Amino acid sequence: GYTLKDLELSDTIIFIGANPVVAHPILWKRVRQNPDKKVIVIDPRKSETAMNADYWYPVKCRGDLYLLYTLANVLIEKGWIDQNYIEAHTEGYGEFKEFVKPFTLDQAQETAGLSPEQILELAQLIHEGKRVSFWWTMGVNQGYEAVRTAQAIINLALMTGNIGRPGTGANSITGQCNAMGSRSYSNTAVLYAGGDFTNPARRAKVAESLGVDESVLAEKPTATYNQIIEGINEGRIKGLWILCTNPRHSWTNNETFASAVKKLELFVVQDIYDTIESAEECTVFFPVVPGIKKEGTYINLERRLSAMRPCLAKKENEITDYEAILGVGKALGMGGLLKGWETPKDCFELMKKCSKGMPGDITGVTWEMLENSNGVQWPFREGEALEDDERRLYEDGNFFTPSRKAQFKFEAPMENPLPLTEEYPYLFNTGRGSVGQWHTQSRTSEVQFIGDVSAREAYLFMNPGTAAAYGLEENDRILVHSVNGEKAGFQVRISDQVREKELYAPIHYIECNKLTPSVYDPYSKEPSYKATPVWFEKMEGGNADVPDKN
Ligand SMILES: Nc1nc2c(c(=O)[nH]1)N[C@H]1C(S)=C(S)[C@@H](COP(=O)(O)OP(=O)(O)OC[C@H]3O[C@@H](n4cnc5c(=O)[nH]c(N)nc54)[C@H](O)[C@@H]3O)O[C@H]1N2
Ligand SMILES: Nc1nc2c(c(=O)[nH]1)N[C@H]1C(S)=C(S)[C@@H](COP(=O)(O)OP(=O)(O)OC[C@H]3O[C@@H](n4cnc5c(=O)[nH]c(N)nc54)[C@H](O)[C@@H]3O)O[C@H]1N2
Ligand SMILES: [Mo]
Repeated sequence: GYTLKDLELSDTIIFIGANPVVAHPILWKRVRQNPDKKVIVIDPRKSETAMNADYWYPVKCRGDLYLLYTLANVLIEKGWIDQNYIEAHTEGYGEFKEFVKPFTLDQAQETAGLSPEQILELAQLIHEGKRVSFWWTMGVNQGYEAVRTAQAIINLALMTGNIGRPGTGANSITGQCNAMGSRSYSNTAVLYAGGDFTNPARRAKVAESLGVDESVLAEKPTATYNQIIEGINEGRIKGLWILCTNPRHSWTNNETFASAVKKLELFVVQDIYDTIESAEECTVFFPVVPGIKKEGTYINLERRLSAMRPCLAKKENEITDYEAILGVGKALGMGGLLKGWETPKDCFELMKKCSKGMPGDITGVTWEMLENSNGVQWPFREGEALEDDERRLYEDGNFFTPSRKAQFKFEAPMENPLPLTEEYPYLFNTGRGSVGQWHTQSRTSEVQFIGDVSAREAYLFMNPGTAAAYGLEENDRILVHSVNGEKAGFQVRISDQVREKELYAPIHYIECNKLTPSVYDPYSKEPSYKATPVWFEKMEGGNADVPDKN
């Protein structure tokens, strides 16, 4: 519910599993603009953000939930909570208080990898802060108990009254420029602007907004990403159409994607490059134009709706993503169902209607308002005046629940589905490698100065102690064997950014997700991308040559 300005207003900024120095440099600029703040980083790795922080807590990988429950318990025992806020605006605190009692300081070293002193210090920092903000990204979201961990962060903000005020909040940082837009419009396909598939009132409302019969709306949540890939591998799904994603590279355990697509009868890839790895096995490739030739809207991490305007004209035979999708709909004979969807602007009008009365109500936003503007944050309802360009949610202490009170959500930590073992004693962590490289590099590898400063080959970071134990030197090659049954070669970069027993591989090389497992959070179905048990051996051939620059 934040606005990015909160980074400038917070006196205690806590990043959990987030490395904004590399992944969100523009957001990090807001942190730097804040003259009076403490920056705290919770990350097993000494990330670039940890290097620039006032405090770094090297939590055990996947130990966050224990850490957060222990912190809650300490805050309660010390009386460092906001009883008034809890009583006025939350429910379930009594049960939560009982639940966290076993999470004592003396078990935390074992479960969270931090000493009692470290946890007390962190609790004190939270207590002393007047405007404490919690920010998390993929170090939290990409795990087997990601949802509970995110909720545990929210619990801390609620119990200390650090929510809805300037410079506070439990704030999720999303990655893509339209990550929030795609989540709300919609990853739960057809229930645009949110809602529950089993809620007849909501279904009727969406059907009415779209001018369609309710029977064309899905009746239950549509298949998740992992269910689609599993469905193909089990022969239940015969056709797949992907756009704006390169899963042969980026999807977890990516060999399972490679084997799945071979079983498809129809595999459509729609991208701006036909050279991406995912296009190798496609039956049809739809070439489309990039963002600079398109129009539309997107919603960014602070709920801001912005417009995209073409700055280059399309050539005669070029088409946009929108036209490709609409064209297929027409060819399929969807006829009257496509009425009102002719252009991105028409689509925007429909989405506005769907949003009416929902948390993300945008009925007051017009297409024209988004031109030459800073965009508009939701909610912005019909008839409202845009008085403040930087608004946050929950300032009135009301939440989007039936009682309008926030709920404490918690559950006993799960057993790690893939713990380190004697056979697989190293933990393979993954994430962003450099400011210049974007994911699968389909685009950024085209930019010459990024190419010039980027490694050509897959590499990983290894602690000097581990390297010494294996007799490894900088740029030596190792073969990494994953618990998922696959193996891949990496060059070694020796660095004390990673600890003993841990390795860190940038995601920009296809080898990375060859090794990640098919393990998901039970609620979000997000892959557990950051904690794969592996072992490795030195590769013959020794020191890698400095790669050719063509
Ligand atoms: N240059 C560049 N910027 C990007 C992107 C890019 O590809 N390149 N991608 C964008 C996208 S889509 C996204 S989603 C964001 C991602 O942004 P971030 O999530 O900030 O980036 P990551 O590097 O994936 O992971 C963040 C940190 O999580 C840590 N981590 C791993 N395991 C744990 C754990 O168990 N606990 C904790 N507390 N931390 C852990 C990692 O060590 C890492 O430092 O970046 C966006 N920005
Ligand atoms: N191990 C590990 N794996 C990860 C992660 C991790 O931290 N660790 N992070 C995960 C995260 S958070 C993310 S977001 C994913 C990202 O994974 P992907 O989304 O698969 O990666 P991108 O390289 O961004 O792929 C975007 C594709 O869209 C294409 N494209 C660009 N513009 C357009 C357009 O206008 N139209 C069309 N049709 N195509 C276009 C690009 O050419 C590219 O092929 O990776 C995930 N994978
Ligand atoms: Mo992402």
